[in-house]
Amino acid sequence: MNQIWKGLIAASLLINLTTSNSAENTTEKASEVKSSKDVPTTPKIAEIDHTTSIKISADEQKFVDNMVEKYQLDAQKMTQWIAMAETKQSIIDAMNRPAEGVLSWTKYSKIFLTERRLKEGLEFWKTYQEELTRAEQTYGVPAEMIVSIIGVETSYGRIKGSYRVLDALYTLGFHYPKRGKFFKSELGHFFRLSEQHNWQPETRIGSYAGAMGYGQFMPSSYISYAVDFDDDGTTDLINNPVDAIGSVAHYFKRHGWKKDQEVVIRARITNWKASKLAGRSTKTKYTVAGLKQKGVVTSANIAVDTKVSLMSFDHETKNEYWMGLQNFYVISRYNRSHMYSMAVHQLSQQLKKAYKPVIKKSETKASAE
Ligand SMILES: [Ca+2]
Repeated sequence: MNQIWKGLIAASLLINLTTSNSAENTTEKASEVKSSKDVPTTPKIAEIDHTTSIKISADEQKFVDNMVEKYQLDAQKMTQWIAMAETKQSIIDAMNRPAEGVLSWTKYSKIFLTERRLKEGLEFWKTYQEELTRAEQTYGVPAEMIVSIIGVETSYGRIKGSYRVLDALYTLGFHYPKRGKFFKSELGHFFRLSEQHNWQPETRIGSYAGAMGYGQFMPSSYISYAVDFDDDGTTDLINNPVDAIGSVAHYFKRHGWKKDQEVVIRARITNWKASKLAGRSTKTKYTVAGLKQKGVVTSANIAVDTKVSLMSFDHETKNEYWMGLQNFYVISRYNRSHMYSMAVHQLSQQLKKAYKPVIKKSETKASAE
């Protein structure tokens, strides 16, 4: 997703995986137990169905009025939805928890690049081979990249989050001042989606930051990039993997993915001063020639005027240096972390290497005729 907070969403899954490698279900149960201790900070009276008696705060009323003006949403419905939202301390705690920042690349990569994730990815690819090929043809984004994103985000739809999206966006919008503006805006988009799709918003489940479905789209991204890829009349990224496949590819294309181009290349530092140029930023602010002048070289066959970033990956005893191209930057539009982007890229390469396309009987027959 194109929000900073997307970084933290993967981080939440990261924590789940770190604390419970083999039993994600246990982790979810544990978080349910934790959530039950959460006490709403405002009395919730949604059970009372005559809406005139619902009281929301002045701040909440201002938000409702704003959404009515901006998107012509139904004020009464929004008031009811807000009254059903609960403030969860566990969501605020998750938001404040440092995650990606404290792990070395060695540790981080081990969480995502696992035998299981590779194996399940190959299965997912086989199952949706036709749709992935169609997405590749439509948007120019390779199948292995789409599979990898869905694998890193939700283990191919197996772990789509355990919080009510309504609680997540409400809590962060109204009780997390440093990001209130952003999450109020996401809550507004979530209400728009709920009206458009006839959702009961209180039943939607997602990450602690309110990201939903196979690809963990934030509501604003859902509105901007979701596509009805199986053409059944609804755009469902929560339960429909085909719509999710098309939408992830569409997201990448709209963020500037360049078909058939390199993603990232290994670099070597020949001058200690040059190591200071390397960091976490994925912005392509250098050229290959410019870096060479400063003592950063690559053995990859690449045009010297190619624009690249220069990143350092911490291997505990040594640093590894890489130049990221435009496509690496595009991956980082899904999640700003350079480690996230590298994990997605490397998983995609493992998938590509191991994948054997399924040849259908009908195709064999057709080609034999
Ligand atoms: Ca659909």
